[in-house]
Amino acid sequence: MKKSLVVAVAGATGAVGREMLSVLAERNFPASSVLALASSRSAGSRVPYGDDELVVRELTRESFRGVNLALFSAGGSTSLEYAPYAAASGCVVVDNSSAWRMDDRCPLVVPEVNPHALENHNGIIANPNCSTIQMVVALKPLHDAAGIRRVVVSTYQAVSGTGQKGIAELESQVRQLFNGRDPEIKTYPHRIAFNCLPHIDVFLDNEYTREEMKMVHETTKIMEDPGIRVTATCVRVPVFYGHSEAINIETAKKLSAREARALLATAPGVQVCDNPAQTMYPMAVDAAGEDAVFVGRIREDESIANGLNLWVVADNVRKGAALNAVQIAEELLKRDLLAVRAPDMFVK
Ligand code: 25A
Ligand code: L14
Repeated sequence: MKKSLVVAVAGATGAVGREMLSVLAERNFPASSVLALASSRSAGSRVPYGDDELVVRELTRESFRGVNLALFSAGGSTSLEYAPYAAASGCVVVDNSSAWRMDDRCPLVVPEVNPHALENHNGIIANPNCSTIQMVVALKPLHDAAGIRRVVVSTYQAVSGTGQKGIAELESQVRQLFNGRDPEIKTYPHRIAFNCLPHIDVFLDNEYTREEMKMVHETTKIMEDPGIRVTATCVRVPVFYGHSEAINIETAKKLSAREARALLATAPGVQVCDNPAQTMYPMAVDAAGEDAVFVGRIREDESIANGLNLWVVADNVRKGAALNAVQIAEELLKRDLLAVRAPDMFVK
């Protein structure tokens, strides 16, 4: 097993890229050197890495020579263009965009749920959508125990999902409204300050949004069970960090709320926070900056025979993106899988 690795972060100046650098440093990932890559716009600027700063370099096709591992979070089109060249240089890519997730050649991995899928990787590994990650971490132990047949989920998604520009939009609209000015609308189709938008990513022909359909398709791929039916409504809310989800599940076998609570209490990556009498339940403001997926409001759905309702909250930039990507990298190291078997597979 290689003990010191050359690691690159592509999109290092973004909300997720910065968090990737901070998670790598925090967890003492065994990197002998780290490269911060972004567009030409940011080349020459600096980003923090632990107690150090890295000078940002422009991402090019040649950036990955001698690099062992690359974490990408620079948007789908950047991943489509550059990840194949990274893999061709023998660099294993963990990609946070939607570009490769449903590609049969690419494992789609949440380490608490399907780490074994990494065994068959071909150089590009996909990190799932933030809303999907936190949902499957909570659903996996329940599925193993009782067989989930159907999931109905509604999300309450933070603006940091859209990166720096989403955070800036909420901040500036709140300031403008408090100063009696009309809020300027730049990033979302409508005002987000003091509002909720049932619209994340683009609308598709079936009248769902792409974000909603990611939750449907990615859940099936990660859980490796096409028998789980999923339907989603994804909503943007004026919260900076932390996605919340109301999840209703129907199972093959009956599971009481007490049994579900016990299963979740020992599940990896989960923290149960469920004491309504003490007004304790998961909240975005508490999940921000944390690693766990918080689960609470666990109760039986009294309208059907085998149903449960859950409230699931996690930091979308950490577990939903940067942390999950670094955990995938740690799992690759542990399994001695940091090598590319067919380097030219993705180059057209
Ligand atoms: O395609 P997807 O998968 O849907 O992803 C789309 C976007 O979603 C975010 C991520 O934004 C991504 O760009 N994202 C994806 N998955 C996410 C997840 N799970 C997620 N967000 C949360 N959770 P981001 O803000 O996090 O990161 C953007 C980074 O991408 C870099 N980048 C963009 N194009 C690139 C590129 N890097 C290399 N080559 C390219 N072609 C981008 O770097 C950023 O690091 P940058 O250098 O382009 O921008 C750095 C700063 O420049 C400012 N800026 C932005 N646009 C402009 C600008 N300045 C002047 N003019 C502009 N037009 C910003 O302030 C930015 O911080
Ligand atoms: O597919 O704007 O991972 O909240 C996740 C964040 C798409 C956009 C993805 C957002 C992105 C989404």
